[in-house]
Amino acid sequence: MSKTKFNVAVVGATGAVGEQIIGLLEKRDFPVDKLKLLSSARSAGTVLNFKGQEITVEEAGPDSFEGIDIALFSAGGDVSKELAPHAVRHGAVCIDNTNAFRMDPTAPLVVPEVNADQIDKHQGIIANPNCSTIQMVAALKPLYDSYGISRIIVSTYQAVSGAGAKAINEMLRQSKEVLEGRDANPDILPVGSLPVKHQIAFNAIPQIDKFQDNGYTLEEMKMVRETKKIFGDEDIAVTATCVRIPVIYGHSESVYVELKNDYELEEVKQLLAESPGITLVDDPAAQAYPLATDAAGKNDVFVGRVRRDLGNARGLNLWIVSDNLLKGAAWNAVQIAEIIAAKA
Ligand code: NAP
Ligand code: 3JN
Repeated sequence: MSKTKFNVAVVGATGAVGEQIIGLLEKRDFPVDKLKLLSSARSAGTVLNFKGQEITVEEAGPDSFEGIDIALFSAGGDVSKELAPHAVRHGAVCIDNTNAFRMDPTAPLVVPEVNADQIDKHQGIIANPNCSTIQMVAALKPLYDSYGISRIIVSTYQAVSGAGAKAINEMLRQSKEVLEGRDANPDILPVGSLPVKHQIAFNAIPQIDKFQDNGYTLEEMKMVRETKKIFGDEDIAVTATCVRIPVIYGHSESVYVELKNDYELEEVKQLLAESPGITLVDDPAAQAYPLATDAAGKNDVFVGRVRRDLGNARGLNLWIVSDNLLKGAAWNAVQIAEIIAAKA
């Protein structure tokens, strides 16, 4: 039976990612029949607008998903673990923005530009990768296909919005405190397992998420594991250093890749320029390269500073920037929903 309109639920509708999902469903004219907006009890009763219609946010629970075709989750991993199975039980396909199911072998981990073919293999849950992984693998896909990739060394420069609205407010408050000659009072960042906090204003914090026993942070390990799963290639060597910087929207990444085969620099640039979802901004003569301020609010992944490693002819450096709440979360999820809808 083919469907033309879908009942859609957004879990975490009042959050930073949820807000972007609702905006994209409207902007992309997604074929929504009924839209159900869900949050915790804290925001239940809030009225949100969708296509000129007022929708009252409801508290999410196991029975929220009756009649729902597609459920988009961005309310944290614990909520996904508890409620996504109930959504599946009611017949919904879940697209989950959290870490809860990313490494679950039954859940495809999808970036449409890389592995859209995995979507059909879902058993009710499709996982959206971490924002830092999404923009990197989207940019590297054309190089992976043309030359093969043996090694990736990535350093990220991540926006505070990745840690939620409270982190944005903290950065703005601290900036004011420092500019006024007062002490910055750290309260939120880094998000980790200890109550130790550091100044983010005018600073760079080399910790995103909790430390693991191996000395890497969880964000860094997400990049390692998710990259291998998305490419379906356990042999790619990936090492990451994830850093929080005082930018509001847009993650930037310095990425070094070792290709398996020889390449021509101009061919690499052409491949990137021709790839869907990628915008090449690479003109040193004009001092043109991707900037977080330009990427903010846009769906694409921006790539520039493309240059050969002077010590390794198969080594390549790139600068990759994207809006962490759009391609890094909401847009990737809505893209997956669009593919599901087109096939239904
Ligand atoms: P946020 O702004 O803090 O929003 C959290 C949302 O979850 C709010 O709508 C909140 O509702 C809802 N929520 C919290 N507890 C809930 C519960 N028990 N039941 C139902 N809803 C609940 O956070 P965010 O920045 O949007 O991020 C949300 C999640 O998305 C993150 O925890 C993360 O897992 C994921 N995320 C993924 C990426 C990525 O890299 N793909 C990027 C950012 C975030 P209330 O208004 O009622 O509190
Ligand atoms: O910090 C960032 O820039 C990205 C943060 C993502 C995030 C934040 C809280 C919980 C995640 C994620 O998507 O991996 C999670 C989580 O789901 O574990």
